[in-house]
Amino acid sequence: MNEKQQTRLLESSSRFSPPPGVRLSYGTAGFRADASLLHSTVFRIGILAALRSLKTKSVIGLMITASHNKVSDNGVKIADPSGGMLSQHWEPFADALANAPDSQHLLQLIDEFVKKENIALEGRSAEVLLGRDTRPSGEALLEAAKQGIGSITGAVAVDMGVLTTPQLHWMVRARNKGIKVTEADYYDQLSSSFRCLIDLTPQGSEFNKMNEKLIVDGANGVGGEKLVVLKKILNDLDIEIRNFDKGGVLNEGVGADYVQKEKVVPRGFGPPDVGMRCASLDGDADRLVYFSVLSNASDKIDLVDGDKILSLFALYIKDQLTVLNKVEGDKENKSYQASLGVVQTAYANGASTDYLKHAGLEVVLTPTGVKYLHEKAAEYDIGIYFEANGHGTILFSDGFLHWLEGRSAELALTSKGTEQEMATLRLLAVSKLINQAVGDALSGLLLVEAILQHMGWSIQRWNELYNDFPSRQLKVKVLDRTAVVTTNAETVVVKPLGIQERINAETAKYPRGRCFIRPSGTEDVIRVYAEANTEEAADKLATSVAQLVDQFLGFGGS
Ligand code: G16
Repeated sequence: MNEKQQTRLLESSSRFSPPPGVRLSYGTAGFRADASLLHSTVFRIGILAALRSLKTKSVIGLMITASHNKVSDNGVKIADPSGGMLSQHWEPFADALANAPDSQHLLQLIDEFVKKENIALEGRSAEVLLGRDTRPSGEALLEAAKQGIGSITGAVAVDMGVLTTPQLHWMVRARNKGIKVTEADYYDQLSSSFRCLIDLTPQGSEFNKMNEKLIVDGANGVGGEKLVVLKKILNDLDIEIRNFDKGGVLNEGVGADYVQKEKVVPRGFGPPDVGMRCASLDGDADRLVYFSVLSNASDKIDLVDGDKILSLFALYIKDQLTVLNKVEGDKENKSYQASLGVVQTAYANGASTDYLKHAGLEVVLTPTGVKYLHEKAAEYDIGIYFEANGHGTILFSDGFLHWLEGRSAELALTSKGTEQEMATLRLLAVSKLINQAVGDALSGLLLVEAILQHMGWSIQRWNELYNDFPSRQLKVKVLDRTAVVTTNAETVVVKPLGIQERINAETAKYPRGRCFIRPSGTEDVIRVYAEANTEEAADKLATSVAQLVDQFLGFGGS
């Protein structure tokens, strides 16, 4: 690093001292903490983003969001050139940068890393696209990011404005594929591929009048605003959007995380909506769950979670592949044996995994965190991944898409209008509608709507695919969540010693019992998940294991 660059870094970093006594780590989805603690971290991640852009010779994304967390929190994460999460190989560098005690240490770290990674700093340009959600702390943090990026010579920050997280990831992916990336391009791609899928709906399977309207909870966040734009473009789509413009608090009593964890109606929904198809986005619109209000006497809902969205997508894709691969008479078999895989985490309801396996699908488990699921799904020609919390997408391999385009063109000449040709067109439209960079509530919602129309299904019919086993999730505040270390896709605790045996003993008391604990990567808590044969049993199992966590690790613990 030359002297001019060193002086520039020292000068700018002296304006962003880290808060004393705070240790941050690049968790499940980047850094997250109370927004007041994050200025120096975001500044430093701006530097990392610029270096990543130099290293990869590509456009990088930097998003300011804390997604489902409470409004006083914020966070920062990086989108890699593919639009996916930051390469895990760089996470230790992110941790080291965030926790460097002062400017001198920071400079030394950067210098060593630049040498180790062989990053050419001189005579090169770097570009970082910036986005933020609607959190009040976002603007000041974005400014810190800009200063971090600007402290690397030749690096340019491009402010894309207030966006959903998936929009920014989509833009980074598109830019690196040489495609235009304004927000309007995103809406264009989603709306045109959605229309295309609707036009391919089989005759006679359209929604009946009862099922037409969808009501959406916008979590008082950015997703609701953006859905209003999509609704204007798709003016034939009957959507009512709530919780986005009345000054409600982000994620408070609303949003996908609340609805999925508490299994109750969000604010602004109630008895008049009984039986209607409803959906809920989270704070930055990267998660989606559906639900229906059960009765006018309670706030209980029928939850249609990420597992059921996954099942719907998998069923539809599998059907299209079956049509595509059908060989008629003695015609030559021109099929492509595309590998199809589905990826879940330990949070997936056991009934969903049973259902998917029975349907003949290959199911794999990874630890929590889109970065793990995405990586696994990318191993297939078509990889579908979803977390129960509603975060997921579908990935198509380049090889399969290339074959599909060719096959579609061929069928258009030889067998136009056949089911096989339609199947190629549907799969191509899905690959454009779904956000292949990362889970995206808006594109996911449009795909769910198109598939339900294709099937002619109500939300109730969809929900009947299988019955969820009763489950309960709790969180426990502890002294140090890093004291919990897990293995086997987070289903077994290896530290602290002895706790797994106690969890096993508790779980064995309940028919169909299943339970695990893991440290959250986005909140300062230990999460507890329990499943059993009745609601009461799942609640009891979760509560007793939460007590165990408190005994082993809690404030009053041993
Ligand atoms: C993020 C991640 C998800 C993860 C969730 C909860 O979601 O992207 O993969 O499931 O955090 O993680 P944890 O249980 O470790 O706190 P989001 O929507 O908050 O960005």
